[in-house]
Amino acid sequence: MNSNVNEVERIKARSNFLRGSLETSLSDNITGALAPDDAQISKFHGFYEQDDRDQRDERHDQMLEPYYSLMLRARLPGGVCTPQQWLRLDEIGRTLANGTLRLTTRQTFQYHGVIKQNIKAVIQGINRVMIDSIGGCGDVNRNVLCNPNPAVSELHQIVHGWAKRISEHLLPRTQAYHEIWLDGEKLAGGEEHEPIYGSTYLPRKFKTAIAVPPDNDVDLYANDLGFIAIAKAGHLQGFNVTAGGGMGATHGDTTTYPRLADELGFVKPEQMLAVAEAVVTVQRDHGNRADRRHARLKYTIEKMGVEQFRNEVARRAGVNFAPSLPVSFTSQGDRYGWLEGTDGQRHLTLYIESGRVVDRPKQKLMTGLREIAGIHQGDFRITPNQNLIVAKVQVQQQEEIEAIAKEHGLLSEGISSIRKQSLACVALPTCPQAMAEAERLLPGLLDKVETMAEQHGIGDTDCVIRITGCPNGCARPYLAELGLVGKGPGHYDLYLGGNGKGTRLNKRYRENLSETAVLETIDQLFEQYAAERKPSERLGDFTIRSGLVTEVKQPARDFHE
Ligand code: SRM
Ligand code: SF4
Repeated sequence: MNSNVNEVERIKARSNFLRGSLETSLSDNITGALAPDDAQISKFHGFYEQDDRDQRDERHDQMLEPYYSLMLRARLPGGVCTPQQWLRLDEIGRTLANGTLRLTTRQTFQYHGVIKQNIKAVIQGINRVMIDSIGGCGDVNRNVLCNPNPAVSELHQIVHGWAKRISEHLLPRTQAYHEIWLDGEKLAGGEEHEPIYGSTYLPRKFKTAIAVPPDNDVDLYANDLGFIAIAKAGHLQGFNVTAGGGMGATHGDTTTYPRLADELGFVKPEQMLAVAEAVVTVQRDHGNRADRRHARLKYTIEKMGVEQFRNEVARRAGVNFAPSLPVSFTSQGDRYGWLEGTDGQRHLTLYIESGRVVDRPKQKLMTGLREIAGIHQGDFRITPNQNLIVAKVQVQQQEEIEAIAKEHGLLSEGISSIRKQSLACVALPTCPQAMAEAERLLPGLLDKVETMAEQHGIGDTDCVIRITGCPNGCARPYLAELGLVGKGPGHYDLYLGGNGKGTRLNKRYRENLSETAVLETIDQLFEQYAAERKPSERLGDFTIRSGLVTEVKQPARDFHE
């Protein structure tokens, strides 16, 4: 192996196609942790080692090891699951995890607080309802996003089918998952072959999304690989392909930056899998394996240049890209409440704050969804914005489902537009990367932001606010009109300038603000916006027109300027 590769590359190479010593790590009852190599390899099986950061200092003082547990993330292409699957997921969450289900910004769910001894039962439990966690995390293609738009029902079904096909096509072929978790037959060493990935998989995580314009709820341009569905009279003609998007950056390192994907061109549906595979293999062969901070496809494309990248993908896929067809996106969030699809079926989008499905004293979200799943005959769709759609509701069940949703605080009635469009990543106490609060900060922060908006007469403003506990960008904060990115405990950088459609990056406006200073700054901003905005001008557009921030056109050059 090339000596100039990082440690994770070495771990992958010696893992024997993702087996590592996971079985030994799991049976070691002396510690709640995994062996260091296995803590990397476990990600490809869908789980991360974490420790409860609320307890970290106290346990350290008591000379106890950190309170380790595992977070498991499932693979659920397009976020679709049946009521029967939901009931099982709910049961596992209550019995083998921390009593919650966490809907994610990539249309799947996570379990937090799973102790090592229970991880096999969790994986076997979801497997019983045909869900797995292969590639939930790790340096492979992750959960494939797909617009869950219930309004165009037939097209959704077709596009969702493609999301599942891409997900399957780009799955690792190793039998390690089946052997370790599902007690499958053990293969002898040397029998494995990874035709797409090779034995060291990709240099970094890889993300794919499919959007159906005019909705950009998947935030397509934040993905390594994107497909924009082009339809005529409800019939799919093909896809505009995009590549090289990503959010993650590192504080203080201007060689890292969020980036929007480039357009590669138009392809027919039957060319999609070949193109997806070619993009993956170009990244496999050209991605940076020395430095993980520069290993995402966005940096590979910056290095190769878009033209050379496009030509190489076309060559490997055996396709000629036609020019991209014109598309326009009008929004990046979800549409709440009831919608009737083109097939006459009803769909109810529920607002789930930060995607946390939990029973609280006044809001029994988990119980409510369990009751809905108990009678619902259609399906559930997790949205890319951490919400949930009760889809394909039979007309005769509409009232009953609405009544359960209402009783359990699942309806979005009376919730401000600001809150409905907000996102927060998990952050503390489980995320090891968190520098500041996000999910736990969001509700209280929004109470104050809503009050300020009311005071300035812009209470009904439509504004995308997103918060993350660090610059990795899990709630896609650099596509928000107002983004807060954790800098240190109680401190945030404030970004302005997204356009509410997910097609423009924002830019840092203020650095390292305390929570009080964040609120003061937002107050001043709202005051100015209320006084000077043009009719129907969005906050993000206003911040650029008024010169508060300049537009980011080439992030490599001007994101940190
Ligand atoms: Fe993320 C790492 C949570 C979507 C960029 N992300 C993490 C970890 C696993 C922390 C870690 O490295 O140990 C977080 C676990 C927290 C916890 O306790 O649960 C975590 N990411 C999440 C979720 C759960 C956020 C949420 O609140 O919903 C999302 C799960 C997605 C899923 O179901 O697959 C999540 N992460 C994203 C997104 C958004 C997206 O994909 O649309 C991004 C930005 C897009 C991108 O990838 O560029 C994102 N997560 C990252 C990064 C930065 C990657 C980079 O290129 O620099 C990291 C850190 C890393 O990879 O080293 C990270
Ligand atoms: Fe953790 Fe940072 Fe992702 Fe938030 S953005 S979940 S703090 S890695």
